[in-house]
Amino acid sequence: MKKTLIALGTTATLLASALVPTASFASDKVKDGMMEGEITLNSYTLEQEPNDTFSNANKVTSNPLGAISSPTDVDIFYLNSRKWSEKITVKLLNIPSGKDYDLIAYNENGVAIAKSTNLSNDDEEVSFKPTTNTKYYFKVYSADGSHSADKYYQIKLWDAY
Ligand SMILES: [Ca+2]
Ligand SMILES: [Ca+2]
Ligand SMILES: [Ca+2]
Repeated sequence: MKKTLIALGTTATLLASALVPTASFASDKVKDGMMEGEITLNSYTLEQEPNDTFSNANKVTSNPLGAISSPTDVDIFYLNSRKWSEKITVKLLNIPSGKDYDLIAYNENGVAIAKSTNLSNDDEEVSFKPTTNTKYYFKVYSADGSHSADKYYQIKLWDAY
């Protein structure tokens, strides 16, 4: 099965953990062909708060970074499956040391369809078979209240066919 990594090159994938920036770079507001209002850090797209509900979820464009900035911060993203989508995989990577974040995928009706709840700061991954041309949400949250406002996690998305 061939996998296509959306909007992200292989090199960036390999370097991702080394290059994930901290909030000290947040003033480097760059527009580089991104949608209006998006902020990028070293070519990464930052989450746009508020994004704590399905109705204000962030559309995943490229390689988003986010921070769980309080014990109750919830970050919700969405994507639209493609006509040829057979399997969608979402990974939650680069969870800060000492933090425990989890990942849940939801269908367009807000029903949970896949959940990943590994311990400590281990990566999370959910996969599901999508219906074509359908909206899916996924949520990042703290499992235990641990959080960091300036250390970013990273979302990676694969849409396989
Ligand atoms: Ca957040
Ligand atoms: Ca949020
Ligand atoms: Ca976890």
